[in-house]
Amino acid sequence: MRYPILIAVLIAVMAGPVSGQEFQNDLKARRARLMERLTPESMLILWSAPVKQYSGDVDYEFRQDSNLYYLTGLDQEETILVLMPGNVERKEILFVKPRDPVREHWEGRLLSQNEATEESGIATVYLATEFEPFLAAIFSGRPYDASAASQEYARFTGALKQNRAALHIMLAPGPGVSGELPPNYQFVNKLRERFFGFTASDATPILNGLRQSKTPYEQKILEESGAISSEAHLAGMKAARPGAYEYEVEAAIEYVFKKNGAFDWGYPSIVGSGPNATTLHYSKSSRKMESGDLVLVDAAAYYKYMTVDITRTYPVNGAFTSAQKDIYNLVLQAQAEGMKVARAGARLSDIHDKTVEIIKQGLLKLGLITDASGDQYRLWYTHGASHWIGMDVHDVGERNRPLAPGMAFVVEPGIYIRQSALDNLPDTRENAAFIAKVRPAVRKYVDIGVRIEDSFILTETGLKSLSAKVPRTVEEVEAFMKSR
Ligand SMILES: [Mn+2]
Repeated sequence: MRYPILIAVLIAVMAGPVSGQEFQNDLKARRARLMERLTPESMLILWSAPVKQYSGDVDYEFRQDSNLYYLTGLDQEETILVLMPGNVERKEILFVKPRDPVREHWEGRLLSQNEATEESGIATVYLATEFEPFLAAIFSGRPYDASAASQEYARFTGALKQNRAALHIMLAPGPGVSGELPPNYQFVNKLRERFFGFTASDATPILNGLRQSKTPYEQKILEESGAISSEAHLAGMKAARPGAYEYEVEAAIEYVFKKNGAFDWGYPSIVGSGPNATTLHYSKSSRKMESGDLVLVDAAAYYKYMTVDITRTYPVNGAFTSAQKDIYNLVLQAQAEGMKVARAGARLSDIHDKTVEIIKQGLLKLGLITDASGDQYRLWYTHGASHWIGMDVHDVGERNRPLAPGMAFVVEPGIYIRQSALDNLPDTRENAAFIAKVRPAVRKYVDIGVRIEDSFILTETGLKSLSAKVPRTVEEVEAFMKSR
């Protein structure tokens, strides 16, 4: 029976990890799409993320700026990308940190100029030390580098002379009215002091728009990232038990991230048990879990610069109490109804509104609000149901853009019953009456926090879940906990 084996091998190859060539082709296409949105008389500049200090002479592990990585695939610090769509040949220009054997002995190997070309697909690579001379030449109307064709930069330098060249850099978020100017604003101001003939504009909307639709390559990486994160959640569920600490669950999860080659987490893991489940971004993970607790786990890997976002809430001892089930099933129903709304043409706000509708009705039934027509529900449902995912966990992109195939997002309703929410209400007669009415229900459900969050890509045929492997219903969760 050799034939079936051959088929199995073929399938494995076809579904196997994506190749470097595929990534390079995608990078090239991303840059081309970006340049289509710029005039031939423009220059776009993108810088690396700064290295961030951890403490003393120790830095955090370097994480590239999402936009620079999106266009170059390079995760080396001090890299600069210049795009000049009107150039004859050198439309894409890279500046990389000069190699230095002594520093490399301490800090690791740097890319040679050839290697930077091989990884990014960008043919023209200069050293970062050449960036200022390069700018000075171009903005003075001179070509840079004798090897370039004489007309290489003519579209841009000609536009400078006619006062209509365009410089595109990232200018969001804007500066405040006091304090220091952000580095990109300082850069524009310095350039304006010395040179004329250009206007500066914010490239943020262009990049955000591009990143909002995931390429087939990005979709594959997101799926792989989702598979690792899903496996990690299962490992977390196996590690949770009465008497264990929250950090043990966190460690089991993050072990799976690292074991599968992820850089780290896409956002700091949240493992909140008991009352900690009602803190949205609880990050200490230091509490000892007890029988009867729910634990809320919100975690995902950062894999090849892509993250999904997954939350599960489950009983530490494996069985939901009936009060926990009341809240859990309401959140679950809101999520299920929200998912149904997530079709092409809908907006994230439509998904949110649907979850609100379900949660309002449910809270009223449970006695946690007295009026489903207004905003009382906001006491217990305190965040939005959807956001984009991708290179950043709350990924960039216009919030109101109608959903279309290729977009990736979460559906994540949640309910958090905190006594402090009542205690902080303004002292009015109306509020006092409200508090008196909901007090018994709040007493019953206090300190229960439930969020259920799954990650999706919208495809031509509908929603594709990236986290479907993680048990979700009460029955699935309890069965999994029992089978551990
Ligand atoms: Mn989320």
